[in-house]
Amino acid sequence: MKDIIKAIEDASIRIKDLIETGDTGKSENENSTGDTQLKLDIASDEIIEEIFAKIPSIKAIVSEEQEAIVDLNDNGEYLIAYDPLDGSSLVDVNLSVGSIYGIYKDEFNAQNIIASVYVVFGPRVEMVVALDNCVKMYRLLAGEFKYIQDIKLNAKGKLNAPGSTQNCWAPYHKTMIDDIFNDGYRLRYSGGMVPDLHQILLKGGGLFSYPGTTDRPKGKLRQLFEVFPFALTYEFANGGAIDGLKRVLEVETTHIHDTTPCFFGSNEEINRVLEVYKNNAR
Ligand code: AHM
Ligand code: MG
Repeated sequence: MKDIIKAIEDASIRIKDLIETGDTGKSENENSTGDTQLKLDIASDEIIEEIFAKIPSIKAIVSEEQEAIVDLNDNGEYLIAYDPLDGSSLVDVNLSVGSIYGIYKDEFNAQNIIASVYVVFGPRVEMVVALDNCVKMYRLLAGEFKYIQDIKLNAKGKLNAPGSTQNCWAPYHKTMIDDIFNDGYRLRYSGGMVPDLHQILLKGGGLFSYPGTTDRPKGKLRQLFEVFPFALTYEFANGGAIDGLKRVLEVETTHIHDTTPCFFGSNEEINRVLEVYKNNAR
């Protein structure tokens, strides 16, 4: 596992440079979800693949930017699903973006995720590793990632990050979000799940939601590359991650690019969502 974390550190140093100097324009390609890929998406994906290809403990990898699983080493122990540059369309407006890595064993599914790593590229570069029930944050300082702190959520927070297209929300979802604001929560939503979820983790708690909507009944965020890695992080940080009715780490994956509705937060907010969804969702 150490070699994988080191590989992610090395890739992140190169991706930081790419974000600072690379072309933010569109490529001519689409990814499997039908999004037009930016040149930055493709270049960061290539950096990660090139670095992972040299690590013998990695059996296979799959990227949000690629159609299929890439086999690396038959005798490798780990499978890695990654989103090389989540929120890449925010680079041209100079907002924070991130990379997300889910580390799995045996098969790419929720039951088999054993560790996750995300890296936030903002005014500072920070890496958060969820492993062995702990969540540890590191910061890039003078070319090296240094340990800064462990992260634990409070039972209840103050931030609300409501994602997706509001005029496609179910009425009960809208009422729930309104009620949360009426209880004094403050809006924090940048459109990049990495900085948005990082903020909730570091400020002690709150709720991030990306529900199923009339335009996207299964939500937008991808299970293997985005939702499961953050679910592990939130659970290890004493919070929760649900699809509305159950833990997202109990959601079944039938295809590597499957999406799922998702809610991440501290326990009080997660219980609040469960209560609303249990009484309303079908
Ligand atoms: P991407 O993988 O194409 O960058 O999309 C994922 C991003 C997340 O970072 C963010 O939470 C979400 O899309 C925002 O979507 P929306 O604008 O629909 O709220
Ligand atoms: Mg993404």
